[in-house]
This record gives sequence, C-alpha cells and structure tokens, in this order.
Amino acid sequence: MRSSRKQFGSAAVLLGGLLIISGHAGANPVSPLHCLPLGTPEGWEVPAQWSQWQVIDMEGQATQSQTGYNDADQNGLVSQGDELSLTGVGSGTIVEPVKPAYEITRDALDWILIPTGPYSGDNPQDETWETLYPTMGEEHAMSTWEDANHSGIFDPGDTVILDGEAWDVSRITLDAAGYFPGSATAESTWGQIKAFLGLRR
Ligand SMILES: [Ca+2]
Ligand SMILES: [Ca+2]
Repeated sequence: MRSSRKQFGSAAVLLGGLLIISGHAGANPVSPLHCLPLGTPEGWEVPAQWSQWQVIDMEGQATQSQTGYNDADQNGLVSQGDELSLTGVGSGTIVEPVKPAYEITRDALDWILIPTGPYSGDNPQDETWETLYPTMGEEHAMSTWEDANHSGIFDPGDTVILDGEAWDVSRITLDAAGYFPGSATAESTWGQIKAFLGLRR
C-alpha cells in the first residue's frame, strides 16, 4: 500500500512537471478547443449520439464523432457547464457561454467566425466577429447584412458585408469552447505524456 502510494506520488510529481513544461513549450495545450456541430442544430439542442462535430484549434480543424454528452444543467441545450465527449479529443467541459458561429464563403475562401462582443443572433449588424478558421483570432467588422434569400430572417443563404466585402452565409451553428485532453488536429500533450509513462496500449 505504502509502496503503491509512493509510486503514485512519483508519477503525479512527474506528470505535474511534464504539464508545467508542456504548458510553456507545448503546441498549445492550454487553449480551449472550439466545437461546432456539423449542420445547424435546431435551437442549439443537444445533438444525437454519434453526431459529427467540427473541432477547431490553432493548428486547423478536424471532424470528430460525439461519443457522449452530459447535459449538466438538464436544459436539453448545448450550454456552459455541460460535458461533451468526442472521438479523437476525449471529454471536456464547455467553459464559456455558447455562441453562434457563422460559416461564410467568398470566391474560394471559406471562413468560420464567432461574435467577439454583444451579439444579436438575429441581426448581426455592426457586430465585431473573430475568425476561428482558417486563422484563429482575427477581428473583422460586420457592417451590415442582406436578406438575400428573402426568408425574412438572418439565415444561411443571406449575405454579410465584412470589411466592405460581400460574403455568402453558408451555415449558422453554435460554438462550444472547452478544454479537452486531446488536441483536434495533432497528437495531444496528454497522449505524449501517456506514451512517456507507458500508459498507451
Ligand atoms: Ca445544457
Ligand atoms: Ca434570410
């Protein structure tokens, strides 16, 4: 008992040291992953098991399947505090208020953005949006939008004017940001630690 506790203590110290080192030198283990359901979930309802999510980090994006969902506040919606489990990255808690995410296209460009400040969701006029993909963290001014598909609401098929350029809105979904043990697009720090400790099968 004493021996195993001692071993566990040593492993914990080693793990702690590795986490501190990786926090300084790793690719980006402390940034949240942005998880967006593929498709447009009605009213941000929790997607069905095995639904696919687009997972975006500093390195790029990947598609992962939903292996579990703990609706912690039991409101039936994807919301802050819920726990999401995905293939490839593991389980993570949604740590920020869930926001709308907008996929827009212009010529060969395909960008995904989220609002940075207060947002309407229904009328994004004069909002500031921040890119998630292909580059993370660039702010752009969304001056106005046009109801290009004449649906009467802001939805896919409409046009937004971003920095004076017209873009087509191809998808409106949600952005759930959380900390996951795995990275979306590269071998995770956690995976590297497990390999180092011989925990990998
Ligand atoms: Ca919820
Ligand atoms: Ca419309």
